[in-house]
Amino acid sequence: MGVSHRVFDFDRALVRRPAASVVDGLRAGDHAGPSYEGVAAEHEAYVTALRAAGIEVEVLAPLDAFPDSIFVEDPALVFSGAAILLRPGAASRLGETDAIRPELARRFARVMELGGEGYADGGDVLVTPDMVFIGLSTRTDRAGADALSARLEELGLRARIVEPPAGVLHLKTGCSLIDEETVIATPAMAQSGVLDGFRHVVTPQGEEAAANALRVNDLVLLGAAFPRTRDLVEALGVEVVPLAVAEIGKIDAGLSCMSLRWKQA
Ligand code: CIR
Repeated sequence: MGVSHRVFDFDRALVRRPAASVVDGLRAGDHAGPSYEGVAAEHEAYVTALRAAGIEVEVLAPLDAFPDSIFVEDPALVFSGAAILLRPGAASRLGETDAIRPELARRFARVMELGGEGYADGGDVLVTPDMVFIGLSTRTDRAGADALSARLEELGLRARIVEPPAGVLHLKTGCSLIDEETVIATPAMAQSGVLDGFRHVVTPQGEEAAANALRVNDLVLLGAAFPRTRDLVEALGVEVVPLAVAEIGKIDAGLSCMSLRWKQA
């Protein structure tokens, strides 16, 4: 599968409207969950930003049985012409794969299953120009990562399984691609060496949550509460679109989680 465009060039995206149950979304701490209205407002602003970036966004119906189903990035991984169905590692999320399967079958010529017994979340997958990084986590185990590597190889893509530092939910909780040579990363992720070879923009103290950013076409979507990180990214000559993430942040999510993105044309 040849990729002739930049890995962050997209013209299509799939999102899922939050359900009322999103207030019960998974979270590592014992803090209060988000409000439905707050999540819905952040989601709407996100969709508006994707559309403004030139992406045709399709919005799927909410799924009340799956509080975290707004985070469509986790049950699948998509490329031009091909999708891989994953197996989310949280028990309450495993059924999200069946829910998204028919949607992907309608939109992709080829839909592959992960296969095997393992688990893998899309939040643990960082696609870069030459390599797809798969992070081991509490959601993505070795069997799932191996199965995903095999599927990626079938698509002609190289995969590398990495061990991110402890304490992050997903690989991309701690790092994101900013341009073809640059990642934004938390200090722990930068020091781990996982992405050695990339130029690193390191999140300033107190702005670690900014590391889950999203490059789409010529823009970087970045949490609005991270002005010092914004300055660092803009210094690279990349335009930043700040978006509120305070509510989705209460259920451990950031800006990559809420869409599946691909290049169709
Ligand atoms: C979860 O714990 O699964 C959700 N509350 C957050 C998922 C965030 N997804 C992502 O980073 N790709």
